[in-house]
Amino acid sequence: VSEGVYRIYGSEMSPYSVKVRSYFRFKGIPHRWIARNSENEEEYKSVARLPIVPTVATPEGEGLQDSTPIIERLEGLHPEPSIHPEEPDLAFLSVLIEEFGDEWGNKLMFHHRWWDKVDQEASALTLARLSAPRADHAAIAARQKMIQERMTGRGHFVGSSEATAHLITDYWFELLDLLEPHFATRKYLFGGRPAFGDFGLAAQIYEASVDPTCGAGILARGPAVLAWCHRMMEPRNDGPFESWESLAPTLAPVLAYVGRYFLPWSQANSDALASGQETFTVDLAGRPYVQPPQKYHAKSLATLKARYVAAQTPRLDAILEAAGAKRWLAG
Ligand SMILES: N[C@@H](CCC(=O)N[C@@H](CS)C(=O)NCC(=O)O)C(=O)O
Repeated sequence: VSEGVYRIYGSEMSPYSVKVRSYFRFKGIPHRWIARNSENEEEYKSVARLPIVPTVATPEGEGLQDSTPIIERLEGLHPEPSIHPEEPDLAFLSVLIEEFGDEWGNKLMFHHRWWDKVDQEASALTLARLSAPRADHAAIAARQKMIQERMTGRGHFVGSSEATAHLITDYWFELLDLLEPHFATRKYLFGGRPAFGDFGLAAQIYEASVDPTCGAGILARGPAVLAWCHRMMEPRNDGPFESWESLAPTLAPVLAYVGRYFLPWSQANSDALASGQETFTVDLAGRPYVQPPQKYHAKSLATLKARYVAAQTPRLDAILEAAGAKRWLAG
């Protein structure tokens, strides 16, 4: 089955899958996208260590999982055009936004996808059809019901609950409102071509945009953000990265959002895990936010802090300080 190219086992409904696919497309790395479904169970299982998508099989047949290390590994093999801005300070900010997209962006998307009935039903139906492309109407309906039940029970993994629903919706609109002016004058987060941060964040926002509720909201409120996240499905090298000076007017407010919500939430999550709490409450911009801790995330926060230490410069510190982000990374 190898055909000498990478195979990406993924799903159109999986943000991490479309993130990795965008990267392959941007780099022009020969690959085959294999919509993961009941018909490719065996070949998928032969390379997937964990039952997740995306799973990438190398031309040699090695299985790779976890979108961030997959992209990092391929970037080592296909360094040009780099997804890391030449200015090291910007390269760190891009890494920060990649992590923010994967974790916080996913919370915004996943909550809305499985909260309102209209979103649950639409998403479950799409997933049912994707997973069983040849099934008849009755089988799809049964699958849809099963998926809807399973997925609506998983919202708590990302902190989705009655107590947080209105907060998460506010966080979503606030982010759109900050990103919209940034993309009014540029194609990608850092300028003329996609950076690491674009891949992480755009994938989550793209997935939100295909769901009824978030799709309607983004169309009305963030047309430039909508264009960007769709552009990111086929990203191109349309020019150089910009300088911090030209990015700052609209990027600094986005970083301040990261410092206001994502980083204090990350620290509280990681503290709660370390002390074995079943739920934690954290003050985010003056409002209490409560959820059970997320396991995976504590490890990636530690990685981010280590990267910050390695990247530290006076200018980066000034940027992060102004964003309210430094204390969380240095702590
Ligand atoms: N950290 C992983 C996350 C991958 C992930 O969570 N994939 C989800 C879909 S987006 C999955 O396969 N979940 C298992 C399931 O739905 O059964 C990555 O970045 O690739």
